[in-house]
This record gives sequence, C-alpha cells and structure tokens, in this order.
Amino acid sequence: MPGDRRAVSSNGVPVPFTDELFTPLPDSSGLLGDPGALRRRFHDDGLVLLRGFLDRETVLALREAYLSTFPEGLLKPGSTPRDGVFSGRPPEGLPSHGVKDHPAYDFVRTERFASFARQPALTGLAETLLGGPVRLMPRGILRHFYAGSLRASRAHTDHAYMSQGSDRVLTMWIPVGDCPVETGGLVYLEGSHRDSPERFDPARLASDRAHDSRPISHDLQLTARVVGRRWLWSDYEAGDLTVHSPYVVHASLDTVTDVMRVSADVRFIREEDKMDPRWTKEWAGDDGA
Ligand SMILES: O=C(O)CCC(=O)C(=O)O
Repeated sequence: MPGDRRAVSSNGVPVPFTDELFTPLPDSSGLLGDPGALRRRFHDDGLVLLRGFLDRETVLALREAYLSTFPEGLLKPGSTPRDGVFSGRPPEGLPSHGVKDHPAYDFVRTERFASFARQPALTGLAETLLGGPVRLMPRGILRHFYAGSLRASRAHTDHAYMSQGSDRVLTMWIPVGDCPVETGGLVYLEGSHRDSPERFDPARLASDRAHDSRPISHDLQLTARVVGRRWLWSDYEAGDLTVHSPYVVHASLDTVTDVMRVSADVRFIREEDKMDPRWTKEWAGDDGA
C-alpha cells in the first residue's frame, strides 16, 4: 500500500488520518440480493458502497479509451494509458480540465461514454434505490486529477448544485481505475444527510471560496469538527462504485500517487420529475453549474 496515512490532504490542506476524523466506509454489496434492504440502507446512510458491481475490465477499458485521447507527454514514458501513470507534467497548451478542446470535454460527448453511463446494471440500480422508473441526467462528468495539482473537490452536497429541480435524484461515483486513498478518492461525512445546511456555516466562513455559497469548505478537518462527524473513506478498486443522495456531504482527497485518478459521476432522476435545467445539457468544465 503506497503512502503514509498519518495525514492525507484535500486542496493542499492536511487532514490528520485519525480515528476521530476518519472511519472506513461500510460495504453494502451483501444487500444486492435484497432490494428492500439495499434501499433502506441507502435512505438510512445517505449512500451505499458496492464493491465489484461493475465489470472491472469494462471500467479499465474506459480508462484506457479516455487516457488514449491525450496528446503525448501526459503519460510516463513506458507506461500505458490503462496504467495511467502521470509523467509529472501536463502536455503543453492543454486547456483547463473539461473545457472545450480538453479531452474530457470530447470524451463525455462520445458514444463510448454514453453507453457506459446507460448500461442496464446502472439503470436497474437507480430504479431500485429511487423506487421507480428513472432517467439518466445528461450532465455526466469525467474527472481527472494528478499529483502536484493540490486540487480536489471541496466539501459539498450535490443539492447545493441542483436545487432547481426534484430531489429524487442520486449520484453514482465511479472510480475509473483503482483508487486507494492516496490516489484521491471520495470521502463522505458520516450521517451528514440529516444535517441542516446551516450547521456548516462556521466552516463556510473559513472557506477559500466564501463568495460562492455552494461549496462548504476546502478544509475537511474543520468541516468534520463543526458537526462532530467522521469522514468515511475507502480504497476503491475498478468495478466498485458508490451511490449517494443529494444531501450527503462529500469531498475528495488530493491525488499524491503517480497513478492518476479518473472517475465518472453518473446521475439519475425519477422519470416523471423535473430536472434542474443546469443538468439537462452535457457537461463542460467551465459551464458554471
Ligand atoms: O470526484 C470528485 O472529486 C467529486 C465527485 C462528486 O462530488 C460527486 O460525484 O458528487
């Protein structure tokens, strides 16, 4: 296992990796044969982790397909797109992540990505958890982080970004490749789907984006302490996924391995419900949503 888990960081801010602040994310895969129990777990915890839910080979092939679209220079010489080992320097002239002419912008518009998101196993899971027919939300996101950027997702709820539509939505977070803690996986604030947004106000005041009311904070230690909760962590493997409610607070850790983090967020809404208009179009890194 790479790395030193006395501390991890998010957006460059260290977070002590202590029992007070972190606890393992429980695996709910054992409930897959019992849809009612899985749905209850999802409602009780605000999320579920399903290990090996997707075919590992399909996930790794998606990683390979995405990383193959980069110009020379991203990958460490001698490594393959499937390995996804960072050279240490992004290719010259690469636009910001996900904006027009960046490979992620094009990739989410490919049939390859669309068919991955539309695979029946994901739709079936969404129907089980939302309790009826669902629609895929068009704004599917492909995320990509590498060591040295000290960039990660700030603590937030999805609801803060999709408050103009029904809350009968869910997010599937899919690591596209193995993603141990050091590669910068998602962490969830245990039980936070039951907290009112105001409880996090002290963390918002200290946020590095205090002008934007949507993220809570870049400081995960402070965010946990203001509500006295712990971050749920996991060493994810290709094929695993999490599903979370729009109300659970989550964030990601910095990528500190040479292996890059690639992941996809795929979202579903109950078929008959109103979708937030910002989620009806394909994603772009600078779409502001
Ligand atoms: O992958 C990330 O860093 C953030 C993902 C996220 O916020 C989500 O899936 O809702």
